[in-house]
Amino acid sequence: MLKLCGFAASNYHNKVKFALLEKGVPFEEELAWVGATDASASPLGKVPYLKTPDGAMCESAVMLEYIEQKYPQNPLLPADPFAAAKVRELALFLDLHLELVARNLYPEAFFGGKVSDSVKEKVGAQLEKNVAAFAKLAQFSPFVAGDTLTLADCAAVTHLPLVSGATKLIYGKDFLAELPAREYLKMMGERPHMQTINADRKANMELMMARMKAKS
Ligand SMILES: N[C@@H](CCC(=O)N[C@@H](CS)C(=O)NCC(=O)O)C(=O)O
Repeated sequence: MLKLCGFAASNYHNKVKFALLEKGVPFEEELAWVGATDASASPLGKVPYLKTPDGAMCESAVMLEYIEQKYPQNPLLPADPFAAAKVRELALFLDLHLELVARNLYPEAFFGGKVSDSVKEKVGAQLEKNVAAFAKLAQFSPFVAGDTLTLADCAAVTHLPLVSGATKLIYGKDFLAELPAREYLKMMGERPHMQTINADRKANMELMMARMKAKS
């Protein structure tokens, strides 16, 4: 049985969890907080990591590819190589050019920390450019890569709320406001598996905040 290790408040954890749930792949979750991860499975100490009967792996994008190849049911990638590449392009874009950039804002946006003005300025300019580029690739018709649920949705549904939330809190402006992101997230939020993920996320977030408070 696959074991998804991490915590349910993590967007990367949920990206993989959503794929497993939508594909109907049986798995267990193992709670692993940052700072208490298995170094042999995740050398950078990041979550999630996935334990499989053949060994463990880190990096959520790699997990999605592994899961797709190992469990072809309810595919999240088109069979056509070019169409599949376009899905991967969007998923990678979401990870690298939106989430990873917006992540610089999280300490202040979500965790009561401080981000310097120079970082805010640099991240703001980068995000503006990257969101405009993402808008050219994303379809939202109704799924992010077209008319079918794909791997790109696993990234979009978990990352976009953070990009929206962080930019709203830091710049007073939702950088995704000109995209149909709200409607998309509302539609995705109606999926039963997304409701499970959101309920688990909220419960785990409370636990995480309580842990942070106890530590400080
Ligand atoms: N590229 C990684 C990113 C994972 C990631 O950044 N996870 C966060 C939690 S949402 C984490 O573990 N942060 C702790 C750290 O970077 O030390 C992936 O796709 O799995």
